[in-house]
Amino acid sequence: MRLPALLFSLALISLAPAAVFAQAPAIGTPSHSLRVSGAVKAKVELDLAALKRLTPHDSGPTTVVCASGATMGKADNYRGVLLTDVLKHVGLKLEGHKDDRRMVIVARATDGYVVTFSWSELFNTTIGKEVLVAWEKDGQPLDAKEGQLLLISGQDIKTGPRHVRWLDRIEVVRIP
Ligand SMILES: Nc1nc2c(c(=O)[nH]1)N[C@H]1C(S)=C(S)[C@@H](COP(=O)(O)O)O[C@H]1N2
Ligand SMILES: [Mo]
Repeated sequence: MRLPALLFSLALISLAPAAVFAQAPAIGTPSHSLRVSGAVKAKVELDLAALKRLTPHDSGPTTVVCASGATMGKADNYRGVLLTDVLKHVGLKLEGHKDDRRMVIVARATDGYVVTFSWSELFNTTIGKEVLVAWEKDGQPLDAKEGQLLLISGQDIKTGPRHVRWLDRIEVVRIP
């Protein structure tokens, strides 16, 4: 191998690990249902029809603001159901009357994105009044990029982080 070719090969080899670790943003597969599991009375999978049987809520104009402070797009109205209504519908498995406040509610998306809420935050602060599992934005079904099903927490200072595209799972974790 001639020297320039050798140097070129070495350069490529040294760049390879960077290419492996520079993760391309994960793309989720569209979510068509919400599986609820963990400390619940019974595991359930709620499809869109089942979610739509719960009381619908509109977010009102809500802007997605990234943790960096950047505003993503315009203010949109999301339609869905309250996460608290989903949890009431499924029923939490409580072992004692002080058990509810031990619970952490984990929301997961098909691309591996995860966010958390506490039971207290959802049921004992006003934040819970604006946490929606949504299937519609400005009267239109969510597209595949938005996940078809998403979660949004309208009262967050930065709404981006807990705006969960491709939402497909809620897990109730009882902290021992
Ligand atoms: N499933 C999933 N949801 C996600 C993310 C992600 O990587 N995966 N990124 C979050 C971040 S960092 C921001 S700022 C917003 C951006 O939302 P938008 O791209 O739909 O405007 O989505 C959030 N929701
Ligand atoms: Mo973000």
